[in-house]
Amino acid sequence: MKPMLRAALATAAVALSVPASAQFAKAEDAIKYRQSAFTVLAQHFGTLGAMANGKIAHDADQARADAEVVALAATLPWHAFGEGTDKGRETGARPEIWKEQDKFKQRAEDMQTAVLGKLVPAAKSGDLEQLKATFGPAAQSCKACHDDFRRRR
Ligand code: ASC
Repeated sequence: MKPMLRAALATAAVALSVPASAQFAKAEDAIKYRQSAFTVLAQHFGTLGAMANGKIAHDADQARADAEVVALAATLPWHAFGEGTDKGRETGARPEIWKEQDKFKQRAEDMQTAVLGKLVPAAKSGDLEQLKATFGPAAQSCKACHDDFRRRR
């Protein structure tokens, strides 16, 4: 392999393995970013849920595609909860996020364990029974965080 190509591939591999981290010019940008990430996550998570719950037909290719998006989106919101992004306009985020950081981080990790560790591989397997078995715990991990940290609207 040509050295230049090898270097380019190595850079690409690093870029994919390091968690995304955007620099936000202002708090509103971070808030919009994390809300958008959750919107994308919920949309594709919802499709997997509809398949798991028999509301729509199971389609293995669609489930795989949704799982790819879920796998990325589930990693995105967290770095957009930085200092100062609790202020300003009303958002869905409760102030407890910044007061109970360890607990919030734990909830985020629990979600990623259930989603990245279990649901995503199950959805990619093409086996509906695996999808059914892992969707409930994943949804529960969403709810656990919402109960403590999302503003009721
Ligand atoms: C979804 C969605 C959520 C979670 C939550 C699970 O599909 O949009 O926020 O699941 O309802 O309890």
